[in-house]
Amino acid sequence: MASSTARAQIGVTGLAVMGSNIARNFAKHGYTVALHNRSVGKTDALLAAHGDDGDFVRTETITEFVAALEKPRRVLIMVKAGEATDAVISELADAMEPGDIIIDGGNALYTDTIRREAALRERGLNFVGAGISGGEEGALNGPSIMPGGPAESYESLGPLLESIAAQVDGTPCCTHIGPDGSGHFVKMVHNGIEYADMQLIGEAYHLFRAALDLDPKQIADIFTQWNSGDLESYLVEITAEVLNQVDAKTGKPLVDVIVDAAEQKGTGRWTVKSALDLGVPVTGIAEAVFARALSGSRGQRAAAKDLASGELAAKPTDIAQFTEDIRQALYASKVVAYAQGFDQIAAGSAEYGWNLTPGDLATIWRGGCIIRARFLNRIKEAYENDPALPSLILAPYFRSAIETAIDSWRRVVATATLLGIPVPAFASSLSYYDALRADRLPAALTQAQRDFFGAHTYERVDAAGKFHTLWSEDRSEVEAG
Ligand code: NBP
Repeated sequence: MASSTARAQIGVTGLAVMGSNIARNFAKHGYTVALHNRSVGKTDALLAAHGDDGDFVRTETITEFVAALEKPRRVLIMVKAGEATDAVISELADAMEPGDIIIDGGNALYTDTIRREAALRERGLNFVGAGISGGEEGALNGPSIMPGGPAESYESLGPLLESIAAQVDGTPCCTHIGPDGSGHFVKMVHNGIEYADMQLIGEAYHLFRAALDLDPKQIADIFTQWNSGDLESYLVEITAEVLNQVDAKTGKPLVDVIVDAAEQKGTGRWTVKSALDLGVPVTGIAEAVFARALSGSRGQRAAAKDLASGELAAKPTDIAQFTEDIRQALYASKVVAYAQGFDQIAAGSAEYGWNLTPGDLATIWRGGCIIRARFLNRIKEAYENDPALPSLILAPYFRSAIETAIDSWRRVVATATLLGIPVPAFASSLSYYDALRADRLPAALTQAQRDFFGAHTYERVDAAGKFHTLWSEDRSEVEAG
């Protein structure tokens, strides 16, 4: 019988960087961990290097792996997202029993998770799509974990996940997010926000270099200083470290010998595609995804190098003032990017009936993950004070922060434009803010045009119902049926 050997509380299959570090994290927290990898070499390498971290059970086949687990069995899959995940789920599902729990900790597309959860539910198995953020280091020392799936499985799984997650003020950076694909959905938006945050930091850096002629070391010092204020965050912290790094081969700043073409694995693109489907403007995230795409269009960029710049303005002379302007612009644009990300989460929640709690997400993103930041405490408070907040920008704290930043924000976007320095995320965030607060938008004209060429109808400001102008007849107005 399996009972004599079924002693592991959790199994991890897929022992590349992420899986092996999470397995070690579980073991360090006193759990017995069954180990499995498609090729046994990775399992043995992990045991050889870190077997002393805790109690591991080495297995070679899925049958042995499943037999090593206490019931209800809990298996965490950490393989390459996509087809590999389906292959592993299929093998596991055949070997497991009703009531067992399969957790996918990979970066799955949330619609795949919805599909997988439904299929496994039919077979009596619990499937939990869990977003995990924090990279290699987080996996080992405490990631932020976003598990979706059935609430019942969280009862058995929650204590394990919460114990290995990052902790902030005694609160684990892990909570049950909601049903089926919700965990992977919020992880996707988290990554989208990460794209926006990185792009905004990149634009700030670019302005320091191109508008103020500062060198990477000087800019690193500014980011270090910023990291002790409102902008305190993992990304600002590592930006200072990166900018301080000197290339051993050339003696130049490392950032100057790296090709300026940013790659992407796809979660930013997923976020934007989903936002388009949901009809939510995530302009900060979209600009960040497009900025990476543009940077990678190396042939086009080389061909366009000599395009006219127009007459460029003089560079700012008050370096301290412009530095403060950039700080304010970064903060305000960041508020916009997060506000948009939380709007997308609310829209996804409504679309799929997930009933998500935005404040919980801000809480579990405070530690472990790439977007961890002091700022998230403020978001948590904002949603605690008003769970039905129409936009994060309207929370009194952020409203007042933007009011303080607004003149600087405008100066930065205007100056960058006059100097020919691209600031797509700063500029579009400011435009979003201006559009959101506008009394009237040109959308009225859009509606009239749509009605002109397609009889799409419009609403009036002074009467209920839908109307159509007979554009190709006598241009009188009729009420649409
Ligand atoms: P990878 O994404 O590089 O995947 C490698 C693992 O997948 C190996 O264990 C490999 O087994 C296994 N695998 C593959 Br490839 N095809 C398989 C198949 N058909 N059947 C069974 N196993 C298969 O590993 P990672 O970078 O550790 O990431 C793991 C997951 O975590 C991914 O979904 C990733 O998106 C996600 N994630 C990564 C990070 C990060 O910072 N890297 C952060 C958050 C989430 P083998 O050894 O036999 O080839």
